[in-house]
Amino acid sequence: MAGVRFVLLFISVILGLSYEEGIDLNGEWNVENNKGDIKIRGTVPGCVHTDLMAAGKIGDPYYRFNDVEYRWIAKENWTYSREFDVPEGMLDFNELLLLCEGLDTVATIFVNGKFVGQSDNMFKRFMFDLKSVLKSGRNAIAVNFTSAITYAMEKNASHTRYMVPPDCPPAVQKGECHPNFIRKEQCSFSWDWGPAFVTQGIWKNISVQGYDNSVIRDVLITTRKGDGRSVSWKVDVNVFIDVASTATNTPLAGILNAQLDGFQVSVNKSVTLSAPKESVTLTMNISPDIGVGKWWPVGYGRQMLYDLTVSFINKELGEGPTKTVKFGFRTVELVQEKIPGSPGLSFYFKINDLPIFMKGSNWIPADAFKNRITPEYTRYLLQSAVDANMNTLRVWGGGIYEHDDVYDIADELGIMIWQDFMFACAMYPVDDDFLGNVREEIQQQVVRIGNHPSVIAWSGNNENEAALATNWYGTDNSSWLYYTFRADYVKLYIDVIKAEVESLDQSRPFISSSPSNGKETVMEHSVAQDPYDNHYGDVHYYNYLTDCWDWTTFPKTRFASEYGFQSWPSFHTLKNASEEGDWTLNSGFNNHRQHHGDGNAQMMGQVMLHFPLPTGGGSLQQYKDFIYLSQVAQSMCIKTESEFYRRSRSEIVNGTGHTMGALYWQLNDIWQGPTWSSLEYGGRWKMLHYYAAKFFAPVMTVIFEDKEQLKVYAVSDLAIKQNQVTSQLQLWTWSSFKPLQNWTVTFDMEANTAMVVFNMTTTQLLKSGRCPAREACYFTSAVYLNKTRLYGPVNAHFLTSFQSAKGLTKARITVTNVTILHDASKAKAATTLRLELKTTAPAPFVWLDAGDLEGRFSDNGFLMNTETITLEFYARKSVTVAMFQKEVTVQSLMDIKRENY
Ligand code: BMA
Repeated sequence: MAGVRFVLLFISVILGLSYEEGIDLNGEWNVENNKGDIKIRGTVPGCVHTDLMAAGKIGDPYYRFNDVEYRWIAKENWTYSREFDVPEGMLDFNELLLLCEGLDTVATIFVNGKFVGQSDNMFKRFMFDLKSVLKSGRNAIAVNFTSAITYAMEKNASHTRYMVPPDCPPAVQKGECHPNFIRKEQCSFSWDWGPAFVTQGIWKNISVQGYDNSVIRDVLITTRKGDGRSVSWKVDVNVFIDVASTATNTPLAGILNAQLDGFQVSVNKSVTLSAPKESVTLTMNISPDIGVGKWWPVGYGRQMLYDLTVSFINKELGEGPTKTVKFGFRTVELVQEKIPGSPGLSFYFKINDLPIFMKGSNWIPADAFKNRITPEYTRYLLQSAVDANMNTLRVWGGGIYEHDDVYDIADELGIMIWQDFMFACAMYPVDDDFLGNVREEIQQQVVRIGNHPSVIAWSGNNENEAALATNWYGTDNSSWLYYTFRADYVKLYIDVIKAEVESLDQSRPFISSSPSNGKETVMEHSVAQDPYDNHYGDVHYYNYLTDCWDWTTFPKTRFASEYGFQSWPSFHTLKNASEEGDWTLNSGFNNHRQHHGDGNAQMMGQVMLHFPLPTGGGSLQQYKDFIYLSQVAQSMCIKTESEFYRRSRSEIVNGTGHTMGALYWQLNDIWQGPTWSSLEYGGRWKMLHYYAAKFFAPVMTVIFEDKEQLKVYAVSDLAIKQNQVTSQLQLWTWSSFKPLQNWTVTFDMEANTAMVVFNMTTTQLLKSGRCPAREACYFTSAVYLNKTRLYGPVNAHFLTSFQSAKGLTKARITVTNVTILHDASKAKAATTLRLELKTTAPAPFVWLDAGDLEGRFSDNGFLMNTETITLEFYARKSVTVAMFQKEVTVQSLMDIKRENY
């Protein structure tokens, strides 16, 4: 039959017999709704929304108000069905299974009209017995989905003893209710940055599997240090074997072997398999002379990865099933110990015994429709994180346990992953069914994800400890209620999730929530009084109302795992989801896309604090100007806050400090709308992403004012000390390309340290440089090696808001001398262009825009205080010089259109 691939998974070399075969059921399926008025062809893996779109039944779900228009799709029940051929010989297998890697979410499955099983969890792999229902020749399968919205509603309604909040998301999110009652991507019911597309469909691979005797279903490899003399590493290989029912009478005896591929290292164990699910642990000792290399986070060494093959050699039949898994050698330690001069405990990670400041952001699902996320797009997003000098991403708990690609690429690029379990911003029911369901989900995901050296921590949930401790949902309305929710919390995250994780994996820390107080939370029986305590654990901090240029408002936390400000994505991204009438600040579309209460006003508020508002040039120009300003404001806010965290790594001030993590909210987007992201839906870099590359640079300087003092900190994340580093502080006016004065200092930069290198009063500095007025000047700083080689980005400190800056004039900035660089490998670009920029006056926030060309510049959004600079453009698809010149535009802050200009 067309579309059915017969896959021979393995043939025993010795016996010439196949003992495991499969039929791939991915591909074309029939899709229909329960009303029976829609019948289309669909694609598996996929979902009903993209199938309806491909069949021309609906338009682009991301267009304008379609998220609300198409709400009916998720409220109907859809059936996926198809036929497939089964070769005669296949029926001889002892075991025949339907292997569903992921069903989204509530489904009942029939094969040849007979019930074979049910699913109620999109995060679980399901295997259903087909032995008695398959026949040779043509077979039929139907997967009947029930609306996840209806299911969640019914589950909530039947939970009568007490309500499990929140009921429904805030109206501004235009969402659906009770995602906490279903094990499905929580943000698919809407979030404060995303739409409600409560998908249905077969979202991962589906196949029929036949086998005799046994299959190695999974292998989980974790590494730990050996004694350091004869054993450098111990590799624990947990092998999970599915055993055919025939083995209950005749157990399978044989040898389980683990082999480190490419090395003469292996371990054997005699086993006798008889239970349907067997798990065996093999421990392999690696001696130092084998010479395996470590896996390091990016910036600290190579990302060495190894393959390990597990085989079962059946005593009677000879060779049996095998499975090969990739893994790496590295240790993780979450250090929580007393810090002199500070109450509380430290909270930082050591990888291979090296303390590492974790820099990065939070990852959310890259699309509401997972089948649209290509491996290339995933790689592009993760590469963009690395290109912005990030070494860590937190896979946030309101999305999905990510696709294998994400972890594979993170392993390769050296990105550390803080992995949440998928529970976010809610209380959860804890009846036996729910807990049983979760237990299996956790087991499967720990085994699937746990092989990746990039994953350095497990975390129970997003913000649920904080929600309970600080009464977000009225859980505190009576003491009975509070103690009930508290007991429920402990049951879910400690008794079930933590216990399951630790029974499988002792190689990484388990943190019960984020934010949380780490060991202190444990002391306080899992719910700390103040999970935001700066003396313990990690902190989430959001404050849109105070001036974000004022660093004194930020918490001097041990670890900032979330902080952020919103901005609008570029006009190019927005225009794909809107039409001309939408392109004004107060359009229905602009309000509709804002899912965070008061979000647009908050963005406007931060812009107004420091920048002139656009008032001229017509409504479209104003719209574009405001998009630009929202990105400028966001960049400045997150720059100031991130720099504060980085310079706090080595000090304790008033009992707080020793900050060792800065993960801003949020890396990527799920659709085109105003959000906290630095990468737009589709992958364009917002100004913030260019700023991140600088404020996360391994070596950098920070200038700030502490009352009367102006201080410069040098920050180094390098593992080695650097002698004789020169730091330069320069004072400039807005009206000249020449600095008023330079100050230099030479010092030895300690490894992994932030240290003060300048500390003088601002007034003295301004006076000594003859700065005409504070409003007319600004400072820059940088560090140099051997006095000449720039050793990190140039940083700037503005002394005034831009409405009151004196001497700034409108610069004419032009792009010239565009040439193609033939080293196309640069930044993984299809084409790399070099260009020169010329300006007639100093210009803040210079923004280059390559129009409809996809790609990024080597820098953008910068302060230009030299007459020319050279930049590069990395195009994602091949471009010519002419194409680039046609599209490219450049603007700076002074190009904002004002009526009085
Ligand atoms: C935190 C996150 C998300 C949310 C973000 C912005 O609470 O965990 O839930 O999207 O803030 O509000």
